[in-house]
Amino acid sequence: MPVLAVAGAFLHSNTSIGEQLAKRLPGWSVVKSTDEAARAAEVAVCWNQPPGTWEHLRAVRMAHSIGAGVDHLLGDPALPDVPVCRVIDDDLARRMAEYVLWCTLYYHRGFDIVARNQREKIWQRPPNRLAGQVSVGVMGLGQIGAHLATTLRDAGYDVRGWSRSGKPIDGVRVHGGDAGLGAFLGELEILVCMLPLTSETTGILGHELFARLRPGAKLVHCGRGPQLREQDLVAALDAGQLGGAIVDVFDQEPLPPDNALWAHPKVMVTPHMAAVMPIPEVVNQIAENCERLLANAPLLRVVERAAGY
Ligand code: NDP
Ligand code: OXD
Repeated sequence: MPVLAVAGAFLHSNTSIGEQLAKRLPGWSVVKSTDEAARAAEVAVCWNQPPGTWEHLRAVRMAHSIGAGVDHLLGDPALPDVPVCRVIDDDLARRMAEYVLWCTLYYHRGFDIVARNQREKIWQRPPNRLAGQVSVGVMGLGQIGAHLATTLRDAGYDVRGWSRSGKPIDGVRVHGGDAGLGAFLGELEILVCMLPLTSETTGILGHELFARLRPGAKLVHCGRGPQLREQDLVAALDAGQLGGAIVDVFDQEPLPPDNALWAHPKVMVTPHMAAVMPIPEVVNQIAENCERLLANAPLLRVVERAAGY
């Protein structure tokens, strides 16, 4: 019987993905990655797998993320040379677009200002502009980011985008690579980060980047925690270089109670909730790839390891 090992702490903490995979794959033995039986595992299903995982799982032929991100796998120097797959679907991108649209409207229509004013009982209308007068930039135009850009465009916003290749998107002003970053950032009112975590994007949201934005610009961060230098964010907010931030992902999750972002008046903390894929869909996508592996059929949603995402 083929063996599947489940490794790490899970995104969807209340649900045992192992139990659901076992139901969906009755011909497989589903074990924990630390079990003795995991030594024979052909598949590792991972989220922040603990150190030592790969020394134990020497028979693995496929590593599968339970999320869209694969940084926990590709950033692991002990990861063996096997295909790495992720889960992704159109609904995940739609969920993310709902979150980002809400954040954009929140800043565009000045809900941040009236929420602060309410505490002081101040009756004052914030500026009332049409979406077309508000420039929003999306960093990362992949499966999710491209959908964000077109959703914002269809809602009437003046949308800019930035990616490695600068691949065009209809109705969006797209810039590419390091050379395009300055032109992308310079005119933005709201910056949305939807980048994967790689060696190039680690720490990208820091002092140097904030200084290239228009004073008072807002940040919406839904990529990965280590892309944001939290101290630089606090400094930029306190100096007025940034006008506000909504942050969904953090270096340490759950965000520790003593983290300064919890109490900062210009920060909204959300608990890595921007887009969550339903467990049955995650299980289906993983199971489908397990079946393909056994049948020697091409795997789906394989990431390009050389690109780092
Ligand atoms: P994709 O891999 O489909 O796309 C990545 C995009 O980022 C591409 O457009 C790519 O450029 C661009 N990119 C990568 N590296 C660079 C770089 N150095 N400079 C400029 N652009 C770069 O990713 P997804 O859209 O599926 O997801 C993005 C990330 O979102 C995930 O990796 C995950 O970390 C995060 N995520 C967060 C969630 C949340 O709830 N907060 C939920 C799901 C995902 P190019 O087009 O040229 O290849
Ligand atoms: C993911 C995430 O990568 O939720 O799917 O961040």
